[in-house]
Amino acid sequence: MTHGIKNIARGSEPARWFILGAGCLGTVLAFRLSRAGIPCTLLGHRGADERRVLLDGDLHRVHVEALDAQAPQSIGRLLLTTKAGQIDAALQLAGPKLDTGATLLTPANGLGFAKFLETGGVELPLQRAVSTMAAFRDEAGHIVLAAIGDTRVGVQGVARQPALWFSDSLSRLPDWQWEPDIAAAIERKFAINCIINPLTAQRRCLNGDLLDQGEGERLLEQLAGEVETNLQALGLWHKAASLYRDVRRVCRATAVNRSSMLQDVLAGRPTEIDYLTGELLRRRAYLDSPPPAPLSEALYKQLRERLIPEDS
Ligand code: KPL
Repeated sequence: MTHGIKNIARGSEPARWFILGAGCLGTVLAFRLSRAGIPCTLLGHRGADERRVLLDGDLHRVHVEALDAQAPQSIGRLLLTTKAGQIDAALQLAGPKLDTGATLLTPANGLGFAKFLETGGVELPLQRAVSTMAAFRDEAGHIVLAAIGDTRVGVQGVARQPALWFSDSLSRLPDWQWEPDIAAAIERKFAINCIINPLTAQRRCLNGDLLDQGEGERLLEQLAGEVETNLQALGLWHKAASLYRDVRRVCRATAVNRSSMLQDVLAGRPTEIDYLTGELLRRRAYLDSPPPAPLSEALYKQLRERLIPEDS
């Protein structure tokens, strides 16, 4: 792959990362990268702005620049922190600003997005990060880092040597690691998100409430079973360990979290259901004899049509 001049580190200073999507995750990342000495610019679609980040009791201001104000072909490294459903639109807007051979990276959940790249809108690979970092906006509008989690970044087929765009910059964040098998990491996250996210959003409960020894836990087991058999049939789950045990571990580790889908439902935003359960069902429909998936189908319909009870 050729690299545009702006995508190469100059001297000891790595090339600048542009972060498109000035929501909670993008803002926290911009703040953390700058603090680690990595040149970075947070970009928004709606003109210059400012965000406030609350970290360890201190309030920090993070400047947002307008994407429109960037010069053509000036972006050599772009971290897309929008949700899966907005990635195509973001790429469409960012396209003219991208340098030849720019690096594109996203930590979005799900599969089946970035159709714009597939249809030739921007002819660049979109690299993936798998992240459990979580942030939210408090009642005062401050962005709060809920969990630093861990973030794994990789390029399929590049097992040993992290890409330069990772080792010269992102690797300075201690919770960011190079992942030799990024496809397996994406598949596992997809499986987990196809279970916890729709169930917690539909039941309006915390992740840990799915271990309630009652209805929540019964549905968790049923959904994990059907997601696992369908993913196996699709060649997207290869692990010997059961997905149910794995998802229980995640519920325990993130017990006090509101899943990202529940946060979207509560805030009245579009959810990622089309790139999680919707994508699973879409792929399953091509199987000759798909395993049953009644709970996934019901949850997909309820979340798509916002048929979510006020209280569970
Ligand atoms: O990734 C998550 C999300 O909320 O999107 C989990 C793992 C379910 C943690 O909340």
